[in-house]
Amino acid sequence: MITPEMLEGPQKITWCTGCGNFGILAALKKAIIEIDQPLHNMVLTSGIGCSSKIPHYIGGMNSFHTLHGRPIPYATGVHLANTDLKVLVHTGDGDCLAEGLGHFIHAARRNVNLAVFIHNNGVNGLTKGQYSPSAPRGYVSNTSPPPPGAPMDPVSPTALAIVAGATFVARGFSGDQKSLVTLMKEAINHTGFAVVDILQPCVTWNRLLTWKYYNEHTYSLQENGHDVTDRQRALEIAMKNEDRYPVGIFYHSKHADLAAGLALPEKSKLRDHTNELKDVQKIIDDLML
Ligand SMILES: Cc1ncc(C[n+]2csc(CCOP(=O)(O)OP(=O)(O)O)c2C)c(N)n1
Ligand code: SF4
Ligand SMILES: [Mg+2]
Repeated sequence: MITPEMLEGPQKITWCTGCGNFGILAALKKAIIEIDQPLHNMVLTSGIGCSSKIPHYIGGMNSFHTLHGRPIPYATGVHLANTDLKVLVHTGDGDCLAEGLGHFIHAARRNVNLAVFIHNNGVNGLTKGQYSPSAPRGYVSNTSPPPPGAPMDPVSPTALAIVAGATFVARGFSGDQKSLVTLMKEAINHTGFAVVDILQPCVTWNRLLTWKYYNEHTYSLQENGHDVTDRQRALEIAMKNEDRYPVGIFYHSKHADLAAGLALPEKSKLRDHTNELKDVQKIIDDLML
């Protein structure tokens, strides 16, 4: 049995008081406790940002705080080296939808067996509130134009994921713990590329997308009878650029994941290969020929 004590992180949390990241961390811990699988079978990767500090705040599992925009390629490597591991990716909207966007699209296209959690606060929180690709049209920040503000529509991670080929696409809200825990569990248990876009207030920089705003502007897809197997309808909903945000599962399907289509060693996993220094030298020598 996994206990909250086992998940206690090694470092003091430095997020601002009231930050939406707290709700995501709490939901993640609850999801892991409820899934109740050995912690050594899970690995967490993150990029760079306030949200990406999460590996320091959760204990008991292996994790990798990587480079800005790159947690998905790291996660893909970990997963393919040992497909027994379930790899969770925690990434910010800046991390995933700006520098990391190419990785996100191609991992979805390849249906890599990963659970990707986007901490979506509309800003680059760590670097002091510049508008991110998910900031709404008209958003004013220290890097977007003064009123009338950002002159373009936001990137929709749910729409991009559906179009690119992700097989589990959902949206959660940090303030709705019950639904978020359920979505995180489903994403982790899914075989294939799973994305949960998580609405996460940044109380320090984003004065538009606040707790109050999301409480008043979110509604449940499932309570409105959405068919999660209807990809076209899921895309229509994901592309709606309104100030009401559907929360829940947009799309869910079963397709072979990347590992199933690759010629991975059948009898031994990459993790079982030990490369002696002389073998590595031989590879280098061969390449030099
Ligand atoms: C390669 C690289 N590019 C840019 C940066 C600067 N940088 C650090 S965090 C960040 C944005 C973080 O925003 P987001 O991913 O949304 O995370 P948040 O802080 O909002 O949780 C940027 C641009 C960096 N550290 N490394
Ligand atoms: S700056 Fe924003 S995202 Fe970062 S810890 Fe503070 S409230 Fe959270
Ligand atoms: Mg952000």
